[in-house]
Amino acid sequence: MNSVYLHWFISFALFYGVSSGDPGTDNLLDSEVCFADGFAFGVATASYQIEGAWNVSGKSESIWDRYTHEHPERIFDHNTGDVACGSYYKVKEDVQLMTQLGLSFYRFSMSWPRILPNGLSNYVNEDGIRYYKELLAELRRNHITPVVTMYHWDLPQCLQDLGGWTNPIMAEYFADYARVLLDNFGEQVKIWITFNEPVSFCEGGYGGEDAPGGKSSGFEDYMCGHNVLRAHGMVYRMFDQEYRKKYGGHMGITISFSWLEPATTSLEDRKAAETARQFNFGWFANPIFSKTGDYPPIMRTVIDTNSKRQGFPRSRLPYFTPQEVKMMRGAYDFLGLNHYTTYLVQQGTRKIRNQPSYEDDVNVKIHQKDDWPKTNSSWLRVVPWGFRKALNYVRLNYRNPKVLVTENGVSFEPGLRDTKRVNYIDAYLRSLHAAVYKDGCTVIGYTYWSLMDNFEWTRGFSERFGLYEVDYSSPNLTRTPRLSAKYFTNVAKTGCLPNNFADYTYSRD
Ligand code: GBH
Repeated sequence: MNSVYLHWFISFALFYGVSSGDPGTDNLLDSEVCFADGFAFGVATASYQIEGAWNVSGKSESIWDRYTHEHPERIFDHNTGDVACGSYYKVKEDVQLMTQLGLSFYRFSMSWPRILPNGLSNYVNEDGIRYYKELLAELRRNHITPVVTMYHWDLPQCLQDLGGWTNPIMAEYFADYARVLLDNFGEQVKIWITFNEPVSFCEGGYGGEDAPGGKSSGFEDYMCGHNVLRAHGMVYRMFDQEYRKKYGGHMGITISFSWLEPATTSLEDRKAAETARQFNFGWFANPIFSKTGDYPPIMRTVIDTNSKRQGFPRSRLPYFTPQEVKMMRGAYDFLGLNHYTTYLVQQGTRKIRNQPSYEDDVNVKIHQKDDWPKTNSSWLRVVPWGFRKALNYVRLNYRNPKVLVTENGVSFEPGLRDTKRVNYIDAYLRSLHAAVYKDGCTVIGYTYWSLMDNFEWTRGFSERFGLYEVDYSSPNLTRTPRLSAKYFTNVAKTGCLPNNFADYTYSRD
């Protein structure tokens, strides 16, 4: 299959909806689960987590470089992403791994400080452009479609010195950066994602323990969200008005959605679960994907009321102008959805204190069941049915948008015989399959996180999500396929989940 054809094929499957409907399994065994032709399988990574080469050939410092260097104590194993998987030096080798997996697309992110060392577009670092051009050319040679995230958390430190995402001017700077990406790569890249998981980097970064470590929950996190939403809207409109006719292509945003299930059937807990969904998923989904636009009404009411009671002269959740609401509403071609796990939600009992916090605003209690299988990440238990519920919630509440699952994955202990990972992927894919073919959700592809073990932010290298194991102590940073790589290859190549697990459960390799 040549790459032009493949590209047409994926765009067709992705954006004109052939994957929704009957996958044609009528004559197959009941237990045979197949995805329709054109349903795409891929893997994901992110620049800071895999590239290394943190200060090479003109790249400047990102907030994660600064944070891991200055606060080793905040990283579980005191590690940094200075070297990570060395992917900056391993373009051919990494693309070979994907070819072996038989994948149709690769989701990766571009590093803002590698491309614009001073954050601004008046100086473009040619080596940054060269590196991603090489990667894109190698993908093309191997018929793998690129899906590119513009921002997966590695903000140039010099922009953080201006307040980072809490500064309204960041929306303009992000649009300038996006323009550089579209001008340089628009010909090769047809599927763009503006941001990865704004809740994670706004809440985690400005309200919590992630870089830059703002610890200003209930305040700076909302400022960050506000500017990120404006930035997304501006870039989507710019893409739509200027680039789409030149290059074609599709643009969306990736939002994380853990399923939030009421802990009991009581009215309070059902209301609490819905509030939690609005504060997590709705925070970014409502302004872009809902019919009305703007923040979820419950966020608006709760934060306005709490701010008043705390004596603030204005709401801690900023207001959009009517023009901004309009700019963001409908600013998508697809929704990128990250889904890993499920939580149970109960009504909270928090009192409003003078010191604001996001947790006080949401005011729910969240836990996971003891008998849900554990993984190597404390926040992640295996709950496959939650995937189907999350997808259906999106279908019912946001007018069944085209969804690309941009991340789903799990961490387990090191080792190549990762039958638990095989089981996780298989169970989650069955749940996804039911959401699409039984319930009518429009899902166009599935992305496993991650291609290989990598730098897991504040968890360092201690959590491994890879289909390939990385040997961090070998000078080559050797990648070795796990059993799950063999399993996923089979799924990607046949479009079907295996009936028989023997190959993956009892294999000796
Ligand atoms: C994804 O986020 C990220 O997009 C990706 O970069 C990352 O490698 C992948 O997860 C695996 O971790 O420590 O209890 O405070 C998934 C959503 C949101 C999950 C933040 C971890 C922190 C939970 N993440 N969350 S806790």
